[in-house]
Amino acid sequence: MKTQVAIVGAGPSGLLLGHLLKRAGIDCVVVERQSRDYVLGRIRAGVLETVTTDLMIRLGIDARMRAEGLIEEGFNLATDDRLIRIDITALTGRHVMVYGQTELTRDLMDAAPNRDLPIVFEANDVALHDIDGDAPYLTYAKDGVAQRIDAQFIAGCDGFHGPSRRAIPAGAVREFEREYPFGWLGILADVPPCHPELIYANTARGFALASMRSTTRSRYYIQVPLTDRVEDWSEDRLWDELAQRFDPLSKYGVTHGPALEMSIAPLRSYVFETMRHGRLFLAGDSAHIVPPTGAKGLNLAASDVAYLADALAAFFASGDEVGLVGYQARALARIWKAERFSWYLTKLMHRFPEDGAFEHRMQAAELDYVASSRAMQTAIAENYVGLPL
Ligand code: RFL
Ligand code: PHB
Repeated sequence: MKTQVAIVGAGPSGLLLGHLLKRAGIDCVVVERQSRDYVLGRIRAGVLETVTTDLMIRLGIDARMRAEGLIEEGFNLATDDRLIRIDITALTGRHVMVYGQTELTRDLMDAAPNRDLPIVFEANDVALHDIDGDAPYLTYAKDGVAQRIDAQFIAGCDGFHGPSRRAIPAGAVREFEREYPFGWLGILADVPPCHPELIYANTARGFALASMRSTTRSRYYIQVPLTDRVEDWSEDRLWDELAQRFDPLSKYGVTHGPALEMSIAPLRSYVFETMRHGRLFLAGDSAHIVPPTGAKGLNLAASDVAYLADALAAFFASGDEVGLVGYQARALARIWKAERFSWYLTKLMHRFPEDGAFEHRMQAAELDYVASSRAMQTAIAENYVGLPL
Protein backbone atom coordinates (compact mmCIF):
# COMPACT_ATOMS: atom_id res chain seq x y z
CA MET A 1 0.00 0.00 0.00
CA LYS A 2 1.13 3.57 -0.72
CA THR A 3 0.10 6.72 1.14
CA GLN A 4 1.35 10.25 1.76
CA VAL A 5 1.57 10.05 5.57
CA ALA A 6 1.67 6.81 7.58
CA ILE A 7 0.53 7.42 11.16
CA VAL A 8 1.56 5.04 13.95
CA GLY A 9 -0.95 4.95 16.82
CA ALA A 10 -4.70 5.58 17.12
CA GLY A 11 -4.68 7.55 20.38
CA PRO A 12 -5.82 11.17 20.37
CA SER A 13 -2.73 12.44 18.53
CA GLY A 14 -2.85 9.88 15.70
CA LEU A 15 -6.61 10.22 15.20
CA LEU A 16 -6.62 14.02 15.33
CA LEU A 17 -3.71 14.18 12.91
CA GLY A 18 -5.39 11.71 10.55
CA HIS A 19 -8.58 13.79 10.45
CA LEU A 20 -6.69 17.09 10.04
CA LEU A 21 -4.68 15.68 7.13
CA LYS A 22 -7.75 14.19 5.45
CA ARG A 23 -9.47 17.54 5.74
CA ALA A 24 -6.50 19.11 3.94
CA GLY A 25 -6.84 16.52 1.17
CA ILE A 26 -3.77 14.52 2.25
CA ASP A 27 -3.88 10.77 2.03
CA CYS A 28 -2.99 8.91 5.23
CA VAL A 29 -3.40 5.61 7.09
CA VAL A 30 -3.45 5.04 10.86
CA VAL A 31 -1.88 1.80 12.14
CA GLU A 32 -2.73 0.77 15.73
CA ARG A 33 -1.37 -2.15 17.74
CA GLN A 34 -4.42 -2.64 19.96
CA SER A 35 -8.08 -3.36 19.20
CA ARG A 36 -10.61 -0.54 19.06
CA ASP A 37 -12.22 -1.73 22.31
CA TYR A 38 -8.89 -1.83 24.09
CA VAL A 39 -8.06 1.75 23.09
CA LEU A 40 -11.53 2.89 24.19
CA GLY A 41 -11.19 1.06 27.50
CA ARG A 42 -8.18 3.10 28.66
CA ILE A 43 -9.35 5.68 31.19
CA ARG A 44 -7.11 8.73 30.95
CA ALA A 45 -7.56 12.45 30.49
CA GLY A 46 -10.65 14.36 31.49
CA VAL A 47 -9.99 18.06 30.97
CA LEU A 48 -9.78 19.69 27.53
CA GLU A 49 -8.34 23.11 26.73
CA THR A 50 -9.98 25.24 24.06
CA VAL A 51 -6.99 24.41 21.83
CA THR A 52 -8.31 20.84 21.81
CA THR A 53 -12.04 21.60 21.64
CA ASP A 54 -11.38 24.12 18.84
CA LEU A 55 -9.70 21.39 16.79
CA MET A 56 -12.77 19.17 17.21
CA ILE A 57 -14.97 22.09 16.14
CA ARG A 58 -12.70 22.80 13.15
CA LEU A 59 -13.08 19.15 12.14
CA GLY A 60 -16.84 19.26 12.62
CA ILE A 61 -16.62 16.35 15.08
CA ASP A 62 -18.03 18.34 17.95
CA ALA A 63 -21.76 17.58 18.20
CA ARG A 64 -21.58 15.10 21.10
CA MET A 65 -18.80 17.02 22.82
CA ARG A 66 -20.89 20.19 22.78
CA ALA A 67 -23.99 18.34 24.01
CA GLU A 68 -22.31 16.32 26.77
CA GLY A 69 -19.11 18.20 27.72
CA LEU A 70 -19.21 20.22 30.94
CA ILE A 71 -17.91 23.76 30.71
CA GLU A 72 -15.73 24.52 33.74
CA GLU A 73 -15.24 28.19 34.57
CA GLY A 74 -13.06 27.54 37.58
CA PHE A 75 -11.19 24.92 39.60
CA ASN A 76 -9.87 24.72 43.14
CA LEU A 77 -6.58 24.30 44.91
CA ALA A 78 -7.04 23.18 48.50
CA THR A 79 -5.31 22.49 51.79
CA ASP A 80 -6.85 20.38 54.56
CA ASP A 81 -9.44 22.97 55.45
CA ARG A 82 -9.33 25.66 52.78
CA LEU A 83 -10.57 25.87 49.22
CA ILE A 84 -8.87 28.41 46.95
CA ARG A 85 -11.03 28.93 43.87
CA ILE A 86 -9.22 29.87 40.67
CA ASP A 87 -11.85 31.68 38.63
CA ILE A 88 -10.56 30.79 35.17
CA THR A 89 -13.21 32.74 33.31
CA ALA A 90 -12.95 35.95 35.36
CA LEU A 91 -9.14 35.83 35.14
CA THR A 92 -8.72 34.81 31.48
CA GLY A 93 -12.10 35.19 29.77
CA ARG A 94 -11.90 31.50 28.83
CA HIS A 95 -12.85 28.09 30.23
CA VAL A 96 -11.91 24.40 30.05
CA MET A 97 -14.19 21.48 29.27
CA VAL A 98 -14.68 18.18 31.09
CA TYR A 99 -15.02 15.57 28.34
CA GLY A 100 -13.24 12.25 28.69
CA GLN A 101 -10.40 11.16 26.43
CA THR A 102 -12.42 8.00 25.85
CA GLU A 103 -15.32 10.03 24.46
CA LEU A 104 -13.11 12.20 22.27
CA THR A 105 -11.35 9.10 20.93
CA ARG A 106 -14.67 7.38 20.26
CA ASP A 107 -15.96 10.43 18.34
CA LEU A 108 -12.79 10.50 16.21
CA MET A 109 -13.00 6.76 15.54
CA ASP A 110 -16.72 6.91 14.69
CA ALA A 111 -16.12 9.77 12.22
CA ALA A 112 -13.27 7.96 10.44
CA PRO A 113 -15.22 5.76 7.94
CA ASN A 114 -17.30 8.69 6.64
CA ARG A 115 -14.19 10.72 6.05
CA ASP A 116 -12.32 7.92 4.40
CA LEU A 117 -9.68 7.75 7.13
CA PRO A 118 -8.44 4.15 7.26
CA ILE A 119 -7.50 2.79 10.71
CA VAL A 120 -5.84 -0.63 10.87
CA PHE A 121 -6.38 -2.08 14.36
CA GLU A 122 -4.47 -5.04 15.80
CA ALA A 123 -1.42 -4.38 13.66
CA ASN A 124 1.40 -6.45 15.17
CA ASP A 125 5.14 -5.81 15.12
CA VAL A 126 4.92 -2.35 13.56
CA ALA A 127 8.42 -1.31 12.46
CA LEU A 128 9.73 1.88 10.85
CA HIS A 129 12.24 1.73 7.99
CA ASP A 130 14.42 4.17 6.02
CA ILE A 131 13.33 7.23 7.98
CA ASP A 132 16.61 8.89 6.92
CA GLY A 133 15.86 8.53 3.22
CA ASP A 134 13.21 9.85 0.81
CA ALA A 135 11.10 6.71 0.85
CA PRO A 136 10.33 5.63 4.42
CA TYR A 137 7.98 2.71 5.03
CA LEU A 138 6.22 0.79 7.76
CA THR A 139 5.94 -2.95 8.08
CA TYR A 140 3.53 -4.87 10.31
CA ALA A 141 1.56 -8.08 10.46
CA LYS A 142 -2.22 -8.21 10.33
CA ASP A 143 -3.98 -11.54 10.95
CA GLY A 144 -0.63 -13.23 10.48
CA VAL A 145 -0.04 -11.67 7.04
CA ALA A 146 2.97 -9.37 6.49
CA GLN A 147 2.03 -5.86 5.30
CA ARG A 148 3.96 -2.84 4.08
CA ILE A 149 2.97 0.84 3.78
CA ASP A 150 5.18 3.12 1.68
CA ALA A 151 4.83 6.78 2.62
CA GLN A 152 6.41 10.17 2.09
CA PHE A 153 6.37 10.84 5.84
CA ILE A 154 5.81 8.84 9.01
CA ALA A 155 4.08 10.40 12.04
CA GLY A 156 5.00 8.69 15.31
CA CYS A 157 1.85 9.10 17.43
CA ASP A 158 2.39 5.83 19.31
CA GLY A 159 2.64 7.04 22.89
CA PHE A 160 5.45 6.63 25.39
CA HIS A 161 6.02 2.91 24.74
CA GLY A 162 5.72 2.85 20.93
CA PRO A 163 8.45 2.07 18.39
CA SER A 164 8.72 5.48 16.66
CA ARG A 165 10.90 7.32 19.17
CA ARG A 166 13.16 4.27 19.41
CA ALA A 167 13.67 4.29 15.63
CA ILE A 168 15.73 7.49 15.96
CA PRO A 169 19.47 6.74 16.17
CA ALA A 170 20.95 7.31 19.63
CA GLY A 171 23.51 9.82 18.36
CA ALA A 172 20.73 12.21 17.26
CA VAL A 173 18.83 12.16 20.54
CA ARG A 174 18.36 14.94 23.12
CA GLU A 175 16.13 13.93 26.04
CA PHE A 176 15.31 15.15 29.53
CA GLU A 177 13.61 13.24 32.33
CA ARG A 178 12.38 13.64 35.87
CA GLU A 179 10.66 10.86 37.82
CA TYR A 180 8.54 11.47 40.89
CA PRO A 181 8.58 9.26 43.99
CA PHE A 182 4.84 8.49 43.88
CA GLY A 183 2.01 7.52 41.56
CA TRP A 184 -1.70 8.31 41.27
CA LEU A 185 -4.26 5.70 42.23
CA GLY A 186 -7.44 6.50 40.27
CA ILE A 187 -11.04 5.36 40.62
CA LEU A 188 -13.93 5.91 38.21
CA ALA A 189 -17.49 5.41 39.47
CA ASP A 190 -21.05 6.26 38.59
CA VAL A 191 -21.63 8.53 41.56
CA PRO A 192 -22.24 12.29 41.52
CA PRO A 193 -19.10 14.41 41.96
CA CYS A 194 -18.45 15.73 45.48
CA HIS A 195 -18.07 19.27 44.20
CA PRO A 196 -19.24 21.21 41.12
CA GLU A 197 -15.62 21.96 40.08
CA LEU A 198 -12.34 20.05 40.26
CA ILE A 199 -10.40 20.12 43.54
CA TYR A 200 -6.62 19.53 43.70
CA ALA A 201 -5.88 19.08 47.41
CA ASN A 202 -2.59 19.06 49.29
CA THR A 203 -3.65 17.48 52.58
CA ALA A 204 -1.63 16.11 55.50
CA ARG A 205 -2.63 12.64 54.21
CA GLY A 206 -1.17 13.43 50.77
CA PHE A 207 -2.38 14.79 47.43
CA ALA A 208 -5.88 14.04 46.17
CA LEU A 209 -7.86 15.14 43.12
CA ALA A 210 -11.62 15.20 42.81
CA SER A 211 -12.58 15.23 39.14
CA MET A 212 -15.49 14.02 37.05
CA ARG A 213 -16.64 12.87 33.65
CA SER A 214 -20.25 14.09 33.95
CA THR A 215 -22.75 15.14 36.61
CA THR A 216 -23.27 11.45 37.40
CA ARG A 217 -19.77 10.03 36.95
CA SER A 218 -16.82 10.85 39.25
CA ARG A 219 -13.09 10.41 38.81
CA TYR A 220 -10.86 10.61 41.88
CA TYR A 221 -7.13 10.17 42.39
CA ILE A 222 -4.87 9.97 45.43
CA GLN A 223 -1.10 10.05 45.68
CA VAL A 224 0.33 6.63 46.60
CA PRO A 225 3.90 5.35 47.09
CA LEU A 226 5.41 3.73 44.00
CA THR A 227 5.54 0.43 45.88
CA ASP A 228 1.72 0.28 46.18
CA ARG A 229 -0.24 -1.99 43.87
CA VAL A 230 -3.91 -1.72 42.97
CA GLU A 231 -4.49 -5.03 44.77
CA ASP A 232 -3.33 -3.34 48.00
CA TRP A 233 -6.37 -1.06 47.82
CA SER A 234 -9.89 -2.35 48.35
CA GLU A 235 -12.62 -0.05 47.01
CA ASP A 236 -13.81 0.59 50.58
CA ARG A 237 -10.36 1.60 51.74
CA LEU A 238 -10.02 4.05 48.84
CA TRP A 239 -13.49 5.56 49.40
CA ASP A 240 -12.70 6.01 53.11
CA GLU A 241 -9.44 7.73 52.22
CA LEU A 242 -11.19 10.01 49.72
CA ALA A 243 -13.89 10.88 52.24
CA GLN A 244 -11.24 11.84 54.81
CA ARG A 245 -9.60 14.18 52.31
CA PHE A 246 -12.66 15.65 50.59
CA ASP A 247 -15.58 15.61 53.04
CA PRO A 248 -14.30 18.71 54.86
CA LEU A 249 -13.65 20.55 51.58
CA SER A 250 -16.38 19.68 49.14
CA LYS A 251 -19.94 20.87 48.77
CA TYR A 252 -21.70 17.50 48.81
CA GLY A 253 -19.17 15.08 50.34
CA VAL A 254 -17.87 11.91 48.70
CA THR A 255 -20.54 9.44 47.51
CA HIS A 256 -19.35 5.81 47.45
CA GLY A 257 -20.21 3.43 44.62
CA PRO A 258 -18.86 0.40 42.75
CA ALA A 259 -15.65 1.09 40.81
CA LEU A 260 -15.85 0.98 37.02
CA GLU A 261 -12.06 1.14 36.95
CA MET A 262 -9.15 1.41 39.37
CA SER A 263 -5.52 1.82 38.31
CA ILE A 264 -2.18 3.28 39.35
CA ALA A 265 -0.18 5.55 37.01
CA PRO A 266 3.42 6.63 37.71
CA LEU A 267 4.28 10.32 37.43
CA ARG A 268 7.00 11.49 35.10
CA SER A 269 8.23 14.59 33.30
CA TYR A 270 9.94 13.70 30.02
CA VAL A 271 10.89 15.58 26.86
CA PHE A 272 12.47 13.99 23.82
CA GLU A 273 13.55 17.08 21.94
CA THR A 274 14.38 15.26 18.73
CA MET A 275 10.82 15.48 17.45
CA ARG A 276 11.94 15.27 13.85
CA HIS A 277 14.45 12.89 12.34
CA GLY A 278 14.55 12.72 8.55
CA ARG A 279 11.07 11.79 7.37
CA LEU A 280 9.81 10.87 10.86
CA PHE A 281 7.90 13.36 13.01
CA LEU A 282 6.91 12.61 16.62
CA ALA A 283 3.77 14.00 18.26
CA GLY A 284 2.05 13.57 21.64
CA ASP A 285 3.20 11.16 24.35
CA SER A 286 5.76 9.57 22.01
CA ALA A 287 7.82 12.75 22.47
CA HIS A 288 6.85 14.00 25.91
CA ILE A 289 5.17 13.09 29.17
CA VAL A 290 3.88 15.45 31.84
CA PRO A 291 2.70 14.49 35.30
CA PRO A 292 -1.12 14.66 35.15
CA THR A 293 -1.35 17.45 37.74
CA GLY A 294 -1.93 20.20 35.15
CA ALA A 295 -4.17 18.15 32.80
CA LYS A 296 -1.81 18.93 29.94
CA GLY A 297 -0.90 15.61 28.23
CA LEU A 298 -3.78 15.24 25.80
CA ASN A 299 -3.86 18.98 25.17
CA LEU A 300 -0.18 18.99 24.22
CA ALA A 301 -0.84 16.10 21.84
CA ALA A 302 -3.52 18.28 20.23
CA SER A 303 -1.21 21.30 19.82
CA ASP A 304 1.59 19.13 18.38
CA VAL A 305 -0.66 17.71 15.68
CA ALA A 306 -2.17 21.13 14.91
CA TYR A 307 1.37 22.37 14.14
CA LEU A 308 2.30 19.21 12.26
CA ALA A 309 -0.86 19.15 10.14
CA ASP A 310 -0.28 22.80 9.14
CA ALA A 311 3.31 22.04 8.19
CA LEU A 312 2.41 18.96 6.14
CA ALA A 313 -0.47 20.77 4.44
CA ALA A 314 1.88 23.60 3.36
CA PHE A 315 4.40 21.07 2.09
CA PHE A 316 1.90 19.09 0.05
CA ALA A 317 0.21 22.24 -1.29
CA SER A 318 3.33 24.01 -2.55
CA GLY A 319 6.49 22.15 -1.56
CA ASP A 320 7.03 24.73 1.21
CA GLU A 321 9.27 23.11 3.85
CA VAL A 322 9.42 26.03 6.29
CA GLY A 323 6.73 24.54 8.54
CA LEU A 324 8.34 21.10 8.56
CA VAL A 325 11.74 22.58 9.41
CA GLY A 326 10.22 24.71 12.17
CA TYR A 327 7.92 22.03 13.62
CA GLN A 328 10.22 20.87 16.39
CA ALA A 329 11.06 24.36 17.71
CA ARG A 330 7.45 25.51 17.49
CA ALA A 331 6.13 22.45 19.34
CA LEU A 332 8.89 22.48 21.99
CA ALA A 333 8.21 26.12 22.91
CA ARG A 334 4.70 25.14 24.01
CA ILE A 335 5.74 21.77 25.43
CA TRP A 336 8.38 23.18 27.79
CA LYS A 337 5.93 25.70 29.21
CA ALA A 338 3.40 22.95 29.86
CA GLU A 339 6.19 20.83 31.38
CA ARG A 340 7.06 23.71 33.67
CA PHE A 341 3.45 24.24 34.78
CA SER A 342 2.80 20.53 35.39
CA TRP A 343 6.03 20.22 37.38
CA TYR A 344 5.20 23.37 39.37
CA LEU A 345 1.71 22.19 40.26
CA THR A 346 3.03 18.72 41.12
CA LYS A 347 5.65 20.21 43.48
CA LEU A 348 3.11 22.56 45.06
CA MET A 349 0.36 20.00 45.65
CA HIS A 350 2.08 16.70 46.60
CA ARG A 351 3.75 15.41 49.76
CA PHE A 352 7.28 14.37 48.73
CA PRO A 353 8.78 11.66 50.96
CA GLU A 354 12.04 13.64 51.25
CA ASP A 355 10.26 16.83 52.37
CA GLY A 356 10.24 17.90 55.99
CA ALA A 357 8.46 20.55 58.03
CA PHE A 358 10.27 23.40 56.25
CA GLU A 359 9.12 22.31 52.76
CA HIS A 360 5.56 21.88 54.05
CA ARG A 361 5.64 25.44 55.41
CA MET A 362 6.89 26.63 51.99
CA GLN A 363 3.96 24.90 50.26
CA ALA A 364 1.52 26.35 52.80
CA ALA A 365 3.00 29.85 52.37
CA GLU A 366 2.77 29.62 48.60
CA LEU A 367 -0.84 28.44 48.71
CA ASP A 368 -1.66 31.24 51.16
CA TYR A 369 -0.06 33.69 48.73
CA VAL A 370 -2.04 32.22 45.82
CA ALA A 371 -5.23 32.67 47.88
CA SER A 372 -4.52 36.37 48.32
CA SER A 373 -2.90 37.35 45.02
CA ARG A 374 -4.82 37.98 41.83
CA ALA A 375 -1.50 38.05 39.94
CA MET A 376 -0.65 34.49 41.11
CA GLN A 377 -4.16 33.28 40.36
CA THR A 378 -3.99 34.79 36.89
CA ALA A 379 -0.68 33.06 36.14
CA ILE A 380 -2.14 29.73 37.27
CA ALA A 381 -5.41 30.24 35.37
CA GLU A 382 -3.61 31.27 32.18
CA ASN A 383 -1.53 28.10 32.19
CA TYR A 384 -4.37 25.84 33.22
CA VAL A 385 -6.68 27.07 30.48
CA GLY A 386 -3.84 26.53 27.99
CA LEU A 387 -1.30 28.87 26.40
CA PRO A 388 -2.13 30.07 22.89
CA LEU A 389 -0.97 28.05 19.87
P1 RFL B 1 -1.63 7.52 23.50
O1 RFL B 1 -2.98 7.90 23.98
O2 RFL B 1 -0.76 6.74 24.42
O3 RFL B 1 -1.83 6.75 22.13
C1 RFL B 1 -0.77 6.08 21.50
C2 RFL B 1 -1.35 4.96 20.69
O4 RFL B 1 -0.27 4.27 20.02
C3 RFL B 1 -0.50 2.89 20.13
N1 RFL B 1 0.74 2.13 19.98
C4 RFL B 1 1.07 1.49 18.86
N2 RFL B 1 0.49 1.40 17.67
C5 RFL B 1 1.09 0.64 16.71
N3 RFL B 1 2.25 -0.07 16.95
C6 RFL B 1 2.86 -0.01 18.14
N4 RFL B 1 3.96 -0.72 18.38
C7 RFL B 1 2.29 0.81 19.16
N5 RFL B 1 2.64 1.09 20.42
C8 RFL B 1 1.69 1.90 20.91
C9 RFL B 1 -1.13 2.72 21.52
O5 RFL B 1 -1.85 1.48 21.63
C10 RFL B 1 -2.04 3.93 21.56
O6 RFL B 1 -3.34 3.66 21.07
O7 RFL B 1 -0.77 8.81 23.07
P2 RFL B 1 -1.28 10.16 22.38
O8 RFL B 1 -2.21 9.90 21.25
O9 RFL B 1 -0.06 10.96 22.16
O10 RFL B 1 -2.18 10.87 23.50
C11 RFL B 1 -1.63 11.31 24.70
C12 RFL B 1 -2.66 11.20 25.83
O11 RFL B 1 -3.21 9.89 25.83
C13 RFL B 1 -2.04 11.50 27.20
O12 RFL B 1 -1.15 12.58 27.11
C14 RFL B 1 -3.10 11.84 28.25
O13 RFL B 1 -3.92 10.73 28.51
C15 RFL B 1 -2.44 12.33 29.53
N6 RFL B 1 -3.41 12.58 30.60
C16 RFL B 1 -4.14 13.75 30.63
N7 RFL B 1 -4.01 14.67 29.64
C17 RFL B 1 -4.79 15.79 29.62
O14 RFL B 1 -4.63 16.62 28.70
N8 RFL B 1 -5.74 16.04 30.60
C18 RFL B 1 -5.93 15.17 31.63
O15 RFL B 1 -6.82 15.39 32.44
C19 RFL B 1 -5.10 13.98 31.69
N9 RFL B 1 -5.24 13.08 32.67
C20 RFL B 1 -3.59 11.62 31.61
C21 RFL B 1 -4.53 11.91 32.65
C22 RFL B 1 -2.90 10.40 31.60
C23 RFL B 1 -3.10 9.49 32.60
N10 RFL B 1 -2.38 8.25 32.50
C24 RFL B 1 -2.89 6.99 32.82
C25 RFL B 1 -1.11 8.21 31.82
C26 RFL B 1 -4.73 11.00 33.67
C27 RFL B 1 -4.00 9.80 33.67
C28 RFL B 1 -4.25 8.88 34.83
C1 PHB C 1 -9.18 13.44 35.16
O1 PHB C 1 -10.36 13.76 35.28
O2 PHB C 1 -8.84 12.29 34.83
C2 PHB C 1 -8.11 14.44 35.41
C3 PHB C 1 -8.47 15.76 35.63
C4 PHB C 1 -7.49 16.70 35.88
C5 PHB C 1 -6.17 16.31 35.92
C6 PHB C 1 -5.81 14.99 35.69
C7 PHB C 1 -6.79 14.05 35.43
O3 PHB C 1 -5.21 17.23 36.19
